[in-house]
This record gives sequence, C-alpha cells and structure tokens, in this order.
Amino acid sequence: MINILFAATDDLWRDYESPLKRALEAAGVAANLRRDHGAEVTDYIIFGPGGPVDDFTPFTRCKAVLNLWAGVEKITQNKTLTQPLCRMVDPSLTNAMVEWVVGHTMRHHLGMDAHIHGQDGIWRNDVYPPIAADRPVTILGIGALGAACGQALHQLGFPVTGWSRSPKDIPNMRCLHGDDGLNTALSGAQIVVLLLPMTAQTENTLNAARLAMLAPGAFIINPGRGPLIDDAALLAALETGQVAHATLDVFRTEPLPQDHVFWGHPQITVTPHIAATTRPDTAARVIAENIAGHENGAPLQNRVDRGRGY
Ligand code: NDP
Ligand code: OXD
Repeated sequence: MINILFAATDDLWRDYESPLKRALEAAGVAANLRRDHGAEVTDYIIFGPGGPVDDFTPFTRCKAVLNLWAGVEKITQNKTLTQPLCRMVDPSLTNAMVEWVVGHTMRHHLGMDAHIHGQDGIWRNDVYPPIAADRPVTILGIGALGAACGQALHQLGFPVTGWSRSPKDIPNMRCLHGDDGLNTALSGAQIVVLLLPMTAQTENTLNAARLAMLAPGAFIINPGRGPLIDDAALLAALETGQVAHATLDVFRTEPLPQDHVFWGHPQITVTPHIAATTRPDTAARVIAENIAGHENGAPLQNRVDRGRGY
C-alpha cells in the first residue's frame, strides 16, 4: 500500500477525491489517498497551487510530485523541491485548449465582431474575410498544447508556423526555433498564439520590436502566461493599429484587478484564465497511470526539467 498526499485546496479535494480513488483502483494501484499523511510516510504528492505544502524538505521518501496544472512556473521556483516533478498533460485539457484557440482564431479570422455588434440595417457585402489559406498563423510554443492547436488550425486550412526552443519536425506546420527562427516566425504573421511556458527566457517574448514584425492589423491570442507579452508595448501597438485586437486569458496579476486598463479596452478581450482547465476525470487517470507505471519500474511521464524551467 502506498501513501498519496493530496496537497491542494479544499475545492480541488472535493472535485478530485472520487475520480482519483476510481482511477487508482482502475490502474491497479493499492493506495491510501489522504490530505493528512505525515511527510515521513508520503510516497507521492498530488500538488495544486495554494495548497498546504510549501516546504518539501521533510518529504524524504516521496518519489514524485504530480502537479495538477500544466504550467509549473510557481512550483519550479520552490528551492525546497528536490523530488521529481511531473506536470499535467491531460487529453481533455488539450482538447479544451484546441477548442478555445480555434474559437478565438475563427472569431478574428471571420471578423465576427463586425456582424455581432453591427446589426444596423446596412448591407455591407463588399467586406468579407480571406480564406484561411491566406491567413498565416504563428504559434509560439509547440509542445503538448501548441502542437495540437497547430494541427487543428492546419485542418481548417491555415498556414501554420510553430516556434520552439529546440528543433522540431511536426507534420503540417513549418517548424522554427531559436532567435532567428522567432524573427522569421513573426514576420508577416496575421494571428499569433502564445503557448509558451513562463520562464526567465520567455518573459516579454512579444516586445515592441517583435510586435512591429507582425503584419499590420495582426491579432494576438494569449492563453500561455501573462508575462510572455510586454503589456506597455502591446497597448502601444493597439493604439497605432499595428495590432488590431488581443484576446488575453492570462495576466501578470490574476485575478486581473478590476481597474486594470485591459478591462473594457475596445481592442482587448479578457477571459478569466479559463482557456483550458484541468478536468478531474481525465487528469485523475493521467496521475494514476503515471504512479502505476512508476511503481512497476517505468520512468515518470511528463517530467519537468528543472534546469529549463518547464
Ligand atoms: P510544453 O512544455 O509541452 O510545451 C512548451 C513549448 O514551449 C515547447 O515547444 C517548448 O520548446 C517551447 N519553449 C519553452 N521555452 C522556450 C524558449 N525559451 N524559446 C522557444 N520555445 C520555448 O507545454 P504545454 O504545451 O503543455 O503548455 C504550454 C503552457 O500553456 C503552459 O506552460 C501554461 O503556461 C499554459 N497553459 C495555460 C492554460 C490556460 O488555461 N490558460 C492551461 C494549460 C496550460 P521545446 O519543444 O523545444 O521544448
Ligand atoms: C495550467 C493552467 O497551467 O490552467 O494548467 O494554466
């Protein structure tokens, strides 16, 4: 029998307790899942932000910390964490992100706002969108989420360019990497989707100089992390029309303060970090199967490289 500590908030325990117990049983893991195991008897920690564990030092027998979130920027800064860390890669979360990114891409591509807000009796049939093949989309970050979004956008006909840290060869998209690759990826892009993790290297990836490389009137869609974009540079680019509209799901401060300039800005759409929430049923299966595999000698899945920060 292994001891699994659920170290997350009360509301997440309500959502996850039953799915985790079911998934552990289905994966053949004999486990005691509780919120109050002592550090010295804990074999695995299921971790969520805002939970009770800040100091991982006493968890000397813990074999892995399994994060309930895909993004790990907060926990990787915790110097007491020396145990292996796994991030969340959940098929339902991926599908949710694909739906959200495709939805917001199509809104901008089709210019839906003009018709939703322009029911004024005037028949303007001379303005219509290009076909997707004439609308290049660039995705910054082509890992679990960015690559899946790229495939879906390709299916709809968009020419997709993806950018990553290391060289990649992903079907149906032009793959670029490194600084030169970033400049090429952004040059002339009409829609840019940010799905990078937050690290010291990715902060302000979209700064003034890089926003200037986009096609005039470009659209920005950011479900990655707020600090990936230089906020002041974005506001300036919206002002000149270099960027026509930004749809932002993530922010430097969350919740986004009520008096923040982004709220109510006519060229910004704020969504409250809901692009892709981890779904308990599928996430519980991912965690249970990872533990089961590890107990049977397989390497841990979705391990975070602490040096890279993601
Ligand atoms: P992955 O780790 O699978 O992919 C990250 C991608 O970013 C990889 O392609 C990686 O390159 C690239 N990357 C990292 N650092 C750099 C760099 N310095 N330069 C260029 N490329 C870089 O992450 P996921 O796809 O699972 O998730 C991405 C992010 O999405 C999460 O970190 C999180 O912040 C955010 N997220 C947001 C959600 C929401 O609801 N808004 C929900 C879930 C996640 P390489 O392939 O070479 O490693
Ligand atoms: C995540 C997120 O990282 O919801 O999972 O942003």
